[in-house]
Amino acid sequence: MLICSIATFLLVFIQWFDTARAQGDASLWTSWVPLAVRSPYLSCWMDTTNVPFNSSNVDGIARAPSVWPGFLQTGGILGWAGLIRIDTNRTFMWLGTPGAPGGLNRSILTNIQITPTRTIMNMTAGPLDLTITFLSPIEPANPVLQSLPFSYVSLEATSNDGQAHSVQVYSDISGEWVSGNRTAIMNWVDQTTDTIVYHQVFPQNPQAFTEISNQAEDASIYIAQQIRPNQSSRTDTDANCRGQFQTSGAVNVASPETGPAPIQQPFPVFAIAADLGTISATTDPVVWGVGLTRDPAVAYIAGDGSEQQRSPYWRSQFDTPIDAVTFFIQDYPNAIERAIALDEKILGDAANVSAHYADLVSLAARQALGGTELTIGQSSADSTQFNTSDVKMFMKNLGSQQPTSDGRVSPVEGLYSAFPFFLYVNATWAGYLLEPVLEFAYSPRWTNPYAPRDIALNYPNATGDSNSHSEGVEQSGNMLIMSLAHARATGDGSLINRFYPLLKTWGDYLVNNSLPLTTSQISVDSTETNLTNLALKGIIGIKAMSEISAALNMTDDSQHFANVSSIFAQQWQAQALSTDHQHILTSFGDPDSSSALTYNLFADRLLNTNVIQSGLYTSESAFLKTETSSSNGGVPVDTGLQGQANTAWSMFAAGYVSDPSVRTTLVDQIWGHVSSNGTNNGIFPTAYNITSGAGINPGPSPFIGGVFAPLSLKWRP
Ligand SMILES: *[C@@H]1O[C@H](CO)[C@@H](O)[C@H](O)[C@H]1NC(C)=O
Ligand SMILES: *[C@@H]1O[C@H](CO)[C@@H](O)[C@H](O)[C@H]1NC(C)=O
Ligand SMILES: *[C@@H]1O[C@H](CO)[C@@H](O)[C@H](O)[C@H]1NC(C)=O
Ligand SMILES: *[C@@H]1O[C@H](CO)[C@@H](O)[C@H](O)[C@H]1NC(C)=O
Ligand SMILES: *[C@@H]1O[C@H](CO)[C@@H](O)[C@H](O)[C@H]1NC(C)=O
Ligand SMILES: *[C@@H]1O[C@H](CO)[C@@H](O)[C@H](O)[C@H]1NC(C)=O
Ligand SMILES: *[C@@H]1O[C@H](CO)[C@@H](O)[C@H](O)[C@H]1NC(C)=O
Ligand SMILES: *[C@@H]1O[C@H](CO)[C@@H](O)[C@H](O)[C@H]1NC(C)=O
Ligand SMILES: *[C@@H]1O[C@H](CO)[C@@H](O)[C@H](O)[C@H]1NC(C)=O
Ligand SMILES: *[C@@H]1O[C@H](CO)[C@@H](O)[C@H](O)[C@H]1NC(C)=O
Ligand SMILES: *[C@@H]1O[C@H](CO)[C@@H](O)[C@H](O)[C@H]1NC(C)=O
Ligand SMILES: CC(=O)N[C@H]1CO[C@H](CO)[C@@H](O)[C@@H]1O
Repeated sequence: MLICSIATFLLVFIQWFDTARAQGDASLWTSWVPLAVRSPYLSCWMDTTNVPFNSSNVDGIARAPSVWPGFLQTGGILGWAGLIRIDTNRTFMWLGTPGAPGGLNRSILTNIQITPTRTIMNMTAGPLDLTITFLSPIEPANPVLQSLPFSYVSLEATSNDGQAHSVQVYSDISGEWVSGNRTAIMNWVDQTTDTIVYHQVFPQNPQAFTEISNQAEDASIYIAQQIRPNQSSRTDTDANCRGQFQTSGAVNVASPETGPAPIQQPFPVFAIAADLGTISATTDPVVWGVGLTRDPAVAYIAGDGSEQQRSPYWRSQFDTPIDAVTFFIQDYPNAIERAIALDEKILGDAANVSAHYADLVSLAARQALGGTELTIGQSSADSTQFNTSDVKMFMKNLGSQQPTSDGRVSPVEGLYSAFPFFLYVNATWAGYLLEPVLEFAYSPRWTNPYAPRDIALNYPNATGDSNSHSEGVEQSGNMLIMSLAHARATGDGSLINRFYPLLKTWGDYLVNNSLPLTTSQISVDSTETNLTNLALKGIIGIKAMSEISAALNMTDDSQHFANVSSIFAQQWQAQALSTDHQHILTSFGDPDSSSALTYNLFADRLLNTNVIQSGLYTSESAFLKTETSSSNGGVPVDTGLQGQANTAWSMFAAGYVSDPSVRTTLVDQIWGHVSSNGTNNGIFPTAYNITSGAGINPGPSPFIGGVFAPLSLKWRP
């Protein structure tokens, strides 16, 4: 399996070699950068707001990396320190703001580059130039690799004064990674095996499927390194570990701290150091792995009502987390090659839009996947075995605009927003996201004639949400559009076949409620009523249903839905436009609702459903051209959302406009917002204030996957 995946990547690599130099814009400067972002519970970001470059008398890199889950509510910090000791008498920080008794020198940050899988920092530590790379792999070809909840940080050093220097390097993490309760008691195991050295840390009293401040209370955390010469490892207080490293260049000098102990008192840290000897450059990067595992990952009630405790997918290949960590650490040379190849492919594709667009996809990719988990069920015959054909991916509603980060499981509007990323990166995974929603909605626990808005309210308990709601057109349209897109992009009709009666119910619902919109219908992201954009989603959903029927040879159904959508489309066009017929209104018949982004047109384009006449794309592009020139910071979604832009929906619009210059401007507006480095605008937010640039409920929302809308059009039939 592994060999096979590497071969696949080699082919991809060769194919994209010509465009391999494609890069983003070197001037991107964003408020927060991803460090270790692989799951809803492994999401560590650094606040780089106002971090000055090329300056020695200010903090430079010396800021504590913060975790997102928790940073808004609690200001929660995840302790993660990096040190380098040079010529025995100077110790520089390259990560975090660790204290040490003798004081520490600061590295000077000279550059940060973001690629889809990596955050690469250049800095100078006295006579050495450092390259620090944070790699959170994205592994489209292999679900085992994708589900490993670990990230790498690597250090490379080169002398800048022509001399060789004595060099030791160090990194630690604190217990803050293991619980949202900073007074919780933790315990740990410090081990050296034949191949790796690691620390494993866990709560003394883990609470299954429970969170505090968005952190998991049932996780183990790890820091690990491959066995190498002159290596040392130790658990002790922060002052002792960092102080001993500073004085001796190693951390194994005295007896370690033993657990259990509270996270913050006496503040044990888990350190691994290495002596590189006297060198003028590192020959290979020095690599640490950090990670957070949970097993089971998600509590789920299946379609037949049975309760499942679903495991992370990597359990199909590794019996224990230590086996998984060991593999991950040893796989670094392959992982970095795969990451570079994937980055080059994505950046090459994105460069066809623009360099600014390449920056946006670079920032969005880890965030989109980081809100999800890939899980596997047990074999029904033998519960100690895993069933690799029972794969489900769950999404957590992290840090998104509407409603605020609330832990909903598989929020359907979020799946719709993120879908372009999944269609682009591996459309099979898009099906893994849809299946739990379809299965829940097809079960007796869901009795409404429209699609659910999620499958549960508190991640990671995917145990059902039977509440009725008023987003029937929105969510049913979303599900039909996504179901057809998945079948098209994969050529796999098994989901639409298995759930056909359910999908047809939703098609019928849209026929009865989309035009005119029945009065109770609301949209997830607008305060207005009678929304043209919402009705349009319903009409495209009906046409999608027609094509689903056609794919399954349900000719009568297909004809019926095609007829209705065609009649509705004509009626929609007669009512949805301004009096000069030059643009789409927010609300039917309300000339004061002068404008709308009408992002659902993207679905018509993606599916090639041709619900809307091509002339309307042209006039809407022309209209957006005037809107973008009058509103430099971004285009509001509609009249009711003046002053707010939505990143994903703006990129949906970039995916449907017929004029490439409008697409470029839409991209530049989002880039300008993301790269505005003066204020803390938060992690790449899905929604932001156009005037101030501030993120609205900023956080690592997976909904940001909508940034891939223009790239997902590769699946267009
Ligand atoms: C550190 O030690 C090196 C080599 O012994 C010496 O050249 C240098 O001057 C010392 N630097 C400081 C800041 O003491
Ligand atoms: C910092 O210095 C480096 C190396 O001299 C230079 O390439 C880079 O442009 C500088 N960056 C800024 C923001 O001034
Ligand atoms: C950052 O480091 C990388 C790898 O060492 C190097 O290729 C690149 O030129 C450096 N960038 C800057 C701006 O110094
Ligand atoms: C997509 O994912 C599936 C299952 O995880 C895998 O079998 C397939 O090889 C992947 N496709 C590509 C193109 O990587
Ligand atoms: C946090 O941990 C302490 C120590 O175990 C415990 O007394 C307290 O109840 C915990 N708080 C919460 C919110 O779980
Ligand atoms: C999930 O369910 C378990 C068992 O009912 C409960 O203890 C836990 O608090 C729930 N988790 C969340 C996030 O609500
Ligand atoms: C290990 O450390 C010793 C003493 O500092 C040094 O002589 C030796 O070169 C180091 N070995 C390596 C491989 O760095
Ligand atoms: C639909 O009919 C065509 C032509 O008869 C056939 O090739 C295809 O396999 C059928 N598809 C399904 C899903 O039954
Ligand atoms: C919706 O639009 C219709 C037709 O233009 C109008 O009759 C109705 O009053 C509107 N409803 C609302 C709630 O604005
Ligand atoms: C945007 O920010 C400005 C300045 O802080 C504020 O006055 C305005 O109300 C905000 N607008 C929205 C839509 O939140
Ligand atoms: C923002 O970044 C630019 C370089 O792109 C820099 O010149 C400027 O000082 C930065 N502004 C702030 C407030 O940090
Ligand atoms: C605390 C510390 O190590 N400070 C050192 C930083 O580097 C300068 C030389 O550039 C030393 O003089 C300081 O002692």
